Amino acid sequence: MTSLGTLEDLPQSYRDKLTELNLVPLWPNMRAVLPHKVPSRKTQTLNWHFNDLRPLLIEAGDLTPMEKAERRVLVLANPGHGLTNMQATPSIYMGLQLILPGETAPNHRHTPNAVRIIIEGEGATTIVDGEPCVMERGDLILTPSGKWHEHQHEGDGPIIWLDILDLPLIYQLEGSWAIEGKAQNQTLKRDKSFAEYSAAGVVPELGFQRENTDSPMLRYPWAKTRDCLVEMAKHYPNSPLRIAYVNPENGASLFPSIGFGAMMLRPNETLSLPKRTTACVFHIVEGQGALSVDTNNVIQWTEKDTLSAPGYTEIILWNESSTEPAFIITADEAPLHRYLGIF
Ligand code: 1HN
Repeated sequence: MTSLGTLEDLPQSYRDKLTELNLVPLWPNMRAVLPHKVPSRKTQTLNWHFNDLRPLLIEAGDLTPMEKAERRVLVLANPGHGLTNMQATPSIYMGLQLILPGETAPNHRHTPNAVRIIIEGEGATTIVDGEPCVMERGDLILTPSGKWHEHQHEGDGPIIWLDILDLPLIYQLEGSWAIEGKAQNQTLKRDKSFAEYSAAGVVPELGFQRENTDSPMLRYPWAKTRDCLVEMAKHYPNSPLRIAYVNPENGASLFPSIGFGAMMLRPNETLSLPKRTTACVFHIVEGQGALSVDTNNVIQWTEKDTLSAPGYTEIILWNESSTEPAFIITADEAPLHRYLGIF
């Protein structure tokens, strides 16, 4: 590979004339934007330990009332992307949100797609386009682009969840915006996933073509996801135990931007993930163990922790318990990579 000319190779007077006309020479930057064979990645491997974070989130509850926050969130910012850019990976935003008993996070809707994974607490409900979604530990609750959503909490203790959005992507596309609305009327008693999608392979008879491709299921209860993994373990003693969250009507990923999955690690199991192009995040629902990236970077994890890892790497996960399984929810940029033909 020949080295290319640098900016310093050019006379200052020439560079000044380029700057004046909003021009830059490509060749000094060519290798930076097109590195040979492997892309440059800013995403760092790291763990946001829940036990470190929780006290600060609870403190935010004292310091900042809901009216001053709209959403009371501490953002899990990957320093590789610059803390203020609020990116866990190139396209994924993550944050831990706190709502105290009796509080509500007001109704709004926006262009980014969002998912919440419930970490702690009970008695809260997210209302999505009139549909109340009960929030229980490990549940995945969707608020696809454009849907009204507000959160209410009538439980006793605080409720804490992980928000995952494609905000960095939509923001970069200059497509990120929101509107505020008044409190929703609940048009249903319970979520459709409970009423209509509770049995695998059986879906409501619509009698018409659905207009959009959003998943009709807004709540993916953890109890069912966990049961599915435990059942799979009985039948596939030698296979990795991994499942994808999909739209039950067409098998598509939940969002065009972010794909979600869940995995179970048997006691003492070591799982080497297939090397892939996309960065990935991991949320530990149950268990304790370690993650390594390209065999050198080893990080311990435990229940409720959230981790990030860059793409083009070999990721290995260990369950360090000899008696208990571990359960992990994953999110990655695979749907977008597939669409773009770079997966
Ligand atoms: C949002 O709407 C929520 O609705 C949480 O709970 C986090 C981060 C950025 C933009 C919108 C929510 C968010 C968000």
